[in-house]
Amino acid sequence: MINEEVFVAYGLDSKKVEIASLQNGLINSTWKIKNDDQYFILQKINQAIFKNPEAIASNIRLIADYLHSTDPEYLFVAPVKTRTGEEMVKTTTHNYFRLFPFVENSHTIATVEKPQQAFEAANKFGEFTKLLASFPVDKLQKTLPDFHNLTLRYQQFLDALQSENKDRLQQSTELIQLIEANKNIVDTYENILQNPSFKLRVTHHDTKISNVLFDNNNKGLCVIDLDTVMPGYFISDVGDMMRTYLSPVNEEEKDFSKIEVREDYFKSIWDGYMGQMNNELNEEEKQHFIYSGKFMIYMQALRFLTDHLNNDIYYGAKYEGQNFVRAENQIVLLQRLIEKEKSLQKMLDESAE
Ligand code: GN1
Ligand code: MG
Repeated sequence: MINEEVFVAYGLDSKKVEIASLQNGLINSTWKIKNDDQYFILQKINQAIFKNPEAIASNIRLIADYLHSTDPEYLFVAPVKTRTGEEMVKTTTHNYFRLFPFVENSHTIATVEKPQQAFEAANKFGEFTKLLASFPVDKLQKTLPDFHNLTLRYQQFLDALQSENKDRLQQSTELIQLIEANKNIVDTYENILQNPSFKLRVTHHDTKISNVLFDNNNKGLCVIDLDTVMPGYFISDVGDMMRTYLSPVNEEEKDFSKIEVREDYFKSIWDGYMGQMNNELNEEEKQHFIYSGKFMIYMQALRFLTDHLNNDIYYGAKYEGQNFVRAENQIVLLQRLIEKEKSLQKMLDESAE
């Protein structure tokens, strides 16, 4: 999987290094590399999805330079340069690889098991956007155009209803109805686009817990995986935290009775994020805090079902119907959140008093 020329480009000896594959997400391939006593993270960019890897490199460079001058203390994990000073290696087979230093005494976690972890992560993602509040956001390239464009995701779902796979369509009837019944989530998104109170900010767009580095005392150190950093709305980052931290089980869980919205974790996301962003977000944005979760969970349900109807061309599937299960799971999570919407809002209103 890793071409020899990648090691050569970084001055590493492929015969000496130890390589361990890391499972980190559905899109890119990641490895931990040991060279003498030094550890690195190597990543291959999935170009079926990221069509313009240079855009990723450009964004990371701009942000690194900016933070280096405004907040030199901030831990920013920039890619290791190749021997010729490049931020990525393009192989003769047209694959792009990047190497990152492994941050000493840091670790990632796979599942949120304590509210404090949700707090730390939300605080780190909030800090990232806050530190870049004066960064000229329009200088960032869109590494994945329309990534969180819910109108487009809904349209792609409607297009998938024309799928040739009649069996899958037939079997999805109930789920399709549930999705259509929650179309108001798309309408709210479209109102947000028209609302001048909503500001485009430097947004991470992939705020799952494994994208935060923790130190040995379980304090958040920094955020990583900046491939989807682009201009965006805060609802993307807060919403994906809700999608991935609120429930004790993730999108792969088949026993939907285990899906739950944990109120104390919700409060921790609010406290952690607002601890950084309270003076950045305006009242109108804050009023859409809970909506964020609905927005991201609904979008993920749409994306999984769309992919199922399109024969798993985007996410792939390890077993028949995996994306269908994921979509159902996300719809159940959406229902659990909607059930609690009023009590969660009350909690926020009371904490603001
Ligand atoms: C993908 O690869 P990973 O897990 O970081 C996807 C996200 C989805 C997520 C669902 C570029 O992220 O948008 O929320 O799967 N990333 C891309 O697990 O499509
Ligand atoms: Mg990612």
